Amino acid sequence: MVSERDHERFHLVNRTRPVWNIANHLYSKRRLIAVPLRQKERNRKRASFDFFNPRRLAMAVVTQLPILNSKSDAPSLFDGTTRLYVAVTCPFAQRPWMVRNYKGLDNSIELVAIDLQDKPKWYLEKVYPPGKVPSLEHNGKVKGESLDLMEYIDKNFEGPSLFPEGSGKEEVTKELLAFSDEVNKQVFSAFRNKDADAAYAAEHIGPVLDRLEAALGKFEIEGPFFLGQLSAVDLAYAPFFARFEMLAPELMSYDIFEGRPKLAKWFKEMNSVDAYTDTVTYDLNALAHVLKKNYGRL
Ligand SMILES: N[C@@H](CCC(=O)N[C@@H](CS)C(=O)NCC(=O)O)C(=O)O
Repeated sequence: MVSERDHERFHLVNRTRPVWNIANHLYSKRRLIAVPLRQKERNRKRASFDFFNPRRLAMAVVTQLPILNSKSDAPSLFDGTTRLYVAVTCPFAQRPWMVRNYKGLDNSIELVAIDLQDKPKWYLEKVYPPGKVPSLEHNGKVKGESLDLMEYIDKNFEGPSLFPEGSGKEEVTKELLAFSDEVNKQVFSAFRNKDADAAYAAEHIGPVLDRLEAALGKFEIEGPFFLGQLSAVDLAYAPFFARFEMLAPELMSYDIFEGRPKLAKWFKEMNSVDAYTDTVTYDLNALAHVLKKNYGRL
């Protein structure tokens, strides 16, 4: 866990690879790379950061992305800029965010991070009344739902496609994207169950994980991803597996990868996909704390 002192002194940025050009100031703890703050920024951070609130910790260990809350002004909405509204702790929001990254759309789609615990009023009133993230403001309209947005961004913006065609891949994509909701439902409901142990996990989440293990065999000859090469399917599952991998051993003494070598290999590969790792902008330890609290498991 990051100490109070670290927060005062650094911007902490979760990265999978070292940032060599700041090697003079490199401070590495697990996967955190810290960049020294200038005194002015240090004062501002000290003033705004509540060190002892775990939720704030997860939000603050982040990212150079400003996180907009109820006190923040709205961007100049519907001015022709395309905006993807996300929350840095939200796995659903990571889905279209990764498509944006993969297609090289950093300059075409602006990221706007929202504080879900202290939402700006304008987000609900003017942008997306359901109040959820992700949402996409594009061409004067706002659309939601992470899986729909992955496809929308893929089809309506330039850059390589993540929805491969041919060899029956369209059907497999559809089936596996729809199945992701089922997997998430099973695993998260097991996490909420205080009595869930390894035997419970094997019975209740084992079958959905086994189905994914089998799915990874289908295009194995072409590569380690669900459709052989990297696709929207991998991106749809990866942020959730980061949470499963972290919490299943702790909450249920269950290793989701044991006896599932293809799934283990797949997730290892995912951790070297920049489009994915660049959306992992929080400290996972802090996130685990927040999630356990949400599941009533602290
Ligand atoms: N089905 C939606 C789910 C999105 C969702 O549940 N997002 C959560 C954050 S991870 C949210 O915005 N919750 C509303 C809130 O916290 O107020 C999707 O796939 O986009």
